[in-house]
Amino acid sequence: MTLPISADLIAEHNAAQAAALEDDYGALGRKLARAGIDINAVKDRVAAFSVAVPSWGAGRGGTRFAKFPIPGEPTNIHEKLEDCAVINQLSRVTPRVSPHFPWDKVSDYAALREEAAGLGLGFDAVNSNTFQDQPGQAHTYANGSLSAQDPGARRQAVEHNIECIEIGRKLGSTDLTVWVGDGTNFPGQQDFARSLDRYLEAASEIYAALPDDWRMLLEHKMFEPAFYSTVISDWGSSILAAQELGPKAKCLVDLGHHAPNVNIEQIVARLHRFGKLGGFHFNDSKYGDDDLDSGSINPHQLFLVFNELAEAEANPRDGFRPSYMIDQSHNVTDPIESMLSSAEAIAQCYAKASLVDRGALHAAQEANDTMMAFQALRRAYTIDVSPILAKARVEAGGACDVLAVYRQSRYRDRKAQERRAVGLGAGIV
Ligand SMILES: [Mn+2]
Repeated sequence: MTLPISADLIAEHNAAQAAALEDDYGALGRKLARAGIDINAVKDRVAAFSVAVPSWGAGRGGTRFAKFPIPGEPTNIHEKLEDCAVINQLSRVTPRVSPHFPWDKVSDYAALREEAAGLGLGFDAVNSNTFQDQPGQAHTYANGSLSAQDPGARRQAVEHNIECIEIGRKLGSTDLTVWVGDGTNFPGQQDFARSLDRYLEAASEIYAALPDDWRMLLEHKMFEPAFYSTVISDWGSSILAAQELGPKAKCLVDLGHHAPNVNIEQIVARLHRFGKLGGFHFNDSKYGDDDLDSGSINPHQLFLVFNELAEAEANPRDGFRPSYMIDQSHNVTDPIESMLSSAEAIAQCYAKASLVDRGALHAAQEANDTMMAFQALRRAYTIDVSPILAKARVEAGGACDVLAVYRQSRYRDRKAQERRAVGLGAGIV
């Protein structure tokens, strides 16, 4: 396996940090031991945790106004895989890439799978794209895809999703994520009931093409590009559709796809209660679907989401196999740096949620002791778990300080010499 960052550089950095890390890890270990927690057991849990990165996240994103590319950005799936390999090599928490079609199309998927494996990567959920027209396409998606009035557009969208399943089988994926931009921008533009009927009928054809061990993850989104109504607008529409489609259909929660202040952790618990929690797209938001970096705005909410996931894991219903992925838009940062930072924020919240004293929490809930129930969460949230994450990374061959090593490697500067420049253009990823 040939990884993009020099192993010597990582080893040298880790050696320089080793004494400080042992000191911090030892101190935290003694603190946790007083609460009856074995730090090594927590570290082992963290070491087993992973989150996928999206192939499109390796490039700079933007808004619908503009995109500002940086030198050395990837321009094809091969370069995107190389960048994703950097993220995983340093963080050891992102071993899978979620591809997007037709953006990541190649002629030989067996070779692509091998190429990824050579970089220490596998493939996560495959994502279909029926929210934009491709050159030479027979039917436009301007008026919708799976819910379009035009039967030709619906057929084309169904066939594209089935093609994504076929590609995914070659790549080793077992999930198809379906998000459609279908919806309206004007009251009266479409009939709410009939457009949902059309969506369900088309989605059921895709569902019928799923292999036995596959899942279809339905991603809801409140607005954009349809700003008045979207066909699968919220978790209610999503779970109704998933229930109608069948047991292999699950709901995917993108943290940014809700109205501001919505209680997303409660939605997580609800979806799990009905066996429909399929996965997550992690990001953060301030005003709307801003696609800001995970943990940059509301890390407490991220912790509360993971707290519900920890509860779900302890009380699985109909299987608990959530698919975790980062899905954010890197408009002003180096995408590799953003994903390194976000992967750490996500793993931190996972670690903190696993430190919650569930016995104390449940006892306080039973006794209606509101303050102590809240304190059970607060105690875990306020612990700085970074030595646990660093220790797990270093033991797995990653970097103690991921961003420091990435900068020292001058990876992006080297790629700026090798790769062709990305053109200016539309910003939406
Ligand atoms: Mn998403």
